[in-house]
Amino acid sequence: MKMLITGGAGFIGSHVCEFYAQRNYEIFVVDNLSSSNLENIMHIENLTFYQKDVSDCDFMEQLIKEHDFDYVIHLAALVSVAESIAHPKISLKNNLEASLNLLINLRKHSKKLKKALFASSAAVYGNLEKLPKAPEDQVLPQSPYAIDKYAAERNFIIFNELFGLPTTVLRFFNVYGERQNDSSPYSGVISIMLHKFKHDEKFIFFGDGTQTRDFVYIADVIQAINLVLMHEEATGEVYNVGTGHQTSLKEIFDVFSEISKIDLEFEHQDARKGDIKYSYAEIDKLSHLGYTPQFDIHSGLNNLYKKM
Ligand code: UD2
Repeated sequence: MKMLITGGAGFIGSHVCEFYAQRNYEIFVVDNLSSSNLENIMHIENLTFYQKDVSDCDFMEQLIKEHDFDYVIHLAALVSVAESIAHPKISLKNNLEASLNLLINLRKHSKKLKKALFASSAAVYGNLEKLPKAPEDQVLPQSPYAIDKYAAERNFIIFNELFGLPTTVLRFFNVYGERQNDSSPYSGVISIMLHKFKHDEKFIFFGDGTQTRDFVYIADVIQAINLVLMHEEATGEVYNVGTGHQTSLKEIFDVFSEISKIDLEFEHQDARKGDIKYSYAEIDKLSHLGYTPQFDIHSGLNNLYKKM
């Protein structure tokens, strides 16, 4: 089986590569390394790497024509919401145009395609106050990133409806795990907090720390990806990927304090502009495919702490 993983050298992508390489898939990665790291996938055999931009249309068309992939997992994106606000056209090009081109090329050249999966985000719900957030709920995208992710996911669904292309959309909630970048202020809060505990540096809560998120461990994200890839009935559908539970930042801080036995210094600063207060996913639809999160926040953080 041939699998194309765009953004395969990134945090989530490298775990996807590992999982399918272990199952003897022939892996092809396209990644421009703008926010990822080749070292994440250096250890994986049976993997062909192209340092290319997914928005390079000619390259992508040649690649798809040459290989006729069985599976495509489209993770490559401009991942920072803040950067999409500063540079909306870069988001448009990377998050919307590149995925539309991918769909056009798949439609034109793929004969064997079993599933093309698009990585969307809980960002599409924006400030929707209803909890938990369900795939059929209203969307309120509030940044160029969220707008482009939403438009791109609609294209994935519409290419299924119009042309029968086998597509599925996953809306990731707050994913955490090994190899997540901890070096930017917009990195996932768990990777930042873990770094602070490991280096005994002060942690800053933006706001009072009572805000909640649905933090989902990378192993459960891989479980979700594999389920939708292997189930034909997941075609043309949108799923939330989370745990169905919310955890506050303060609780995460307490769990790390307990695991590390470190009494870490912290301070509070103003909440980030546009920050949402509470978020968690309704995961019933994914559960119907057999999804059961294996890691609650305690086991996930324990596992991560041991490995880092
Ligand atoms: C996540 C996604 C983002 C977008 C958004 C949509 C990540 C890393 N980001 O942003 O791409 O999809 O969801 O809703 O998954 N915080 C602190 N101290 C820190 C860093 C963060 O208090 O040093 C707070 C932050 O203000 C927020 C919470 O922690 O209230 C979670 O922040 P985050 O950046 O991990 O994730 P989020 O939900 O803002």
